[in-house]
Amino acid sequence: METAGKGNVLLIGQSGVGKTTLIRAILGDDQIEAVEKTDALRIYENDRIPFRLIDTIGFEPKHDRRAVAAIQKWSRDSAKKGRTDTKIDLIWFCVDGTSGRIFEQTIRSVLKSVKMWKGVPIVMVITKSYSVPERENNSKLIQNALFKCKAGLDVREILPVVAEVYRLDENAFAPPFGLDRLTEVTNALLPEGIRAGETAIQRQILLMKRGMAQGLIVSATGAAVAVGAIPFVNLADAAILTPMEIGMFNAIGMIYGMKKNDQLKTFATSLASMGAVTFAAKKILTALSAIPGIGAAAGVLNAVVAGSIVFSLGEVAAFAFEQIWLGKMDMDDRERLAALLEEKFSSGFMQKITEILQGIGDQKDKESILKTILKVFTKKDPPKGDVSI
Ligand SMILES: Nc1nc2c(ncn2[C@@H]2O[C@H](COP(=O)(O)OP(=O)(O)OP(=O)(O)O)[C@@H](O)[C@H]2O)c(=O)[nH]1
Ligand SMILES: [Mg+2]
Repeated sequence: METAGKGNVLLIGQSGVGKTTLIRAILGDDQIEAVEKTDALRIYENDRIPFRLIDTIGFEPKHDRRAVAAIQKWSRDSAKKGRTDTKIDLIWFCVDGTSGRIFEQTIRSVLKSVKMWKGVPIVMVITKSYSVPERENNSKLIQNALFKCKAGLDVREILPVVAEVYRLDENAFAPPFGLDRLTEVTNALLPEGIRAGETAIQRQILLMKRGMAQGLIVSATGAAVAVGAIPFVNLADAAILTPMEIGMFNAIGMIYGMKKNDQLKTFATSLASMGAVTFAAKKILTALSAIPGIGAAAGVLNAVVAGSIVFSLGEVAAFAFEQIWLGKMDMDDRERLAALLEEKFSSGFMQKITEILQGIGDQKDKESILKTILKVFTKKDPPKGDVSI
């Protein structure tokens, strides 16, 4: 449903650059079904953000006209219904950050299509900016490319982003990045009457960070399930999950604005070692073996335990980092951290593992194990309360 009084942000860019993924990250999962190749104009919004996001089919050379025509049609149809707020207020011109040297070519290919929105302010969004060292360089390359194309576009900002966690390997994650800045910049570029207040934007950013942290936890849990499922992996060896946990903590910390420095490293390491004490896999496996009726194959058992540990530690980390970000907790407050871990562990952790093992049934592949873990852990935990800033 479209409501009046919102700004209109049009996303353009070649097919596959990540427009729909970006919208999903900004608005939250619930708004958008599985991302697939967008085949028609779609308009997304939620009640927290003062702008609509207009998703188009990718601007491939042969579809350019189709994309533009669809947007024009939306404008006309809305006007017929008496809507007056169909003016495009801002364009997110999306360019794939992994395409490196061909920025100029990419920009040229889309340029023709944006002619009709000449004068509309533009934010150049460099998607898939996983590589930290390349971010700055890519921004410069885009600047040069724009200059060379004599684009004459009203570019207000060039922002590298990562919309969704990118798993480099099982222990390293490129966390989402730049979405808060993109939200703030966009809000600031909207007409004055539409703009949201600072508190509303900060609230939206907090919800977005929660979503990002959740995505990261799911990704790390998937990695843990995969490690646990490897035959002969000795999960009772306390150190086996540690590098992955530390990688996850670092990435969640970065979502909450932490710099990758010694303080974050110390925090991540000590959380992992505190976790290893509270969540000792060995203890869990021994306890499980004492429960009658738990006769799962070792691989499945290991995968479930590894996934559950990493998932729960991720939740503790996300909560702690959020509290730190909100100024409600100190980074070196070990006592509070220990209490959070204890709470996670005691609130029916073993029961949940048992439930997962029973819920898995015949589907014993890694995907199904992950799904069952997520289902059991997310259905009963009460929502984390309202957002207060
Ligand atoms: N991990 C990760 N994957 C991404 C990111 N952005 C895009 N992708 C992946 O890139 C692919 C294409 O993304 P889409 O969002 O469908 O791209 P699009 O621009 O909407 O493409 P069209 O609808 O064809 O125009 C998908 O497989 C996404 O998962 C990101 O920030 N992180
Ligand atoms: Mg799309």
